[in-house]
Amino acid sequence: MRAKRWVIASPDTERVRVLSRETGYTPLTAAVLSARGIDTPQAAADYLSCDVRGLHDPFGLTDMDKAVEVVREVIDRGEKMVVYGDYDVDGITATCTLVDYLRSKGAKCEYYIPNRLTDGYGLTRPAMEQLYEQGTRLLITVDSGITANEEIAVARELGMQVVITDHHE
Ligand SMILES: [Mn+2]
Repeated sequence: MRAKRWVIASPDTERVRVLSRETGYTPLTAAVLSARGIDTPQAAADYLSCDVRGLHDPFGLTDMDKAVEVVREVIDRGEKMVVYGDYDVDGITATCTLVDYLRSKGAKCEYYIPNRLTDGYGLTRPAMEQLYEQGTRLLITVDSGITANEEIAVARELGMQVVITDHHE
């Protein structure tokens, strides 16, 4: 196996020093922020804030209006939906966030986290079949699905609608 090597961007030490001094963040925190191009006290405060107003407009996601309509219809019909997550930190966080929200809106909503060892990553045909048999009529992916054309075709043939949200390209 070919070894891979992490390449850590080296931040501008002077900027890090100034950012650390102006914000009170540790030099390490300031270095991480600076390496991400966040190197003013205001930008750092905005980035680290939990204020929902700092988030992007969700309608910037392609076809969000169509997705909202599909989700609303499934809730209105009382049908079961499943949030299809991922086993890593962003996948689990996204799953919890969306399941909590959809349940708060009255959705019959379960979740599915693929098993890294037995399922592997992303959507799989056996999972599509299992979820359909368990009554799922809408699948909402978080953190995967953007390239899963074949599996999505399987899901649709079975009779499930699929909404993809994914931060990969
Ligand atoms: Mn992930």
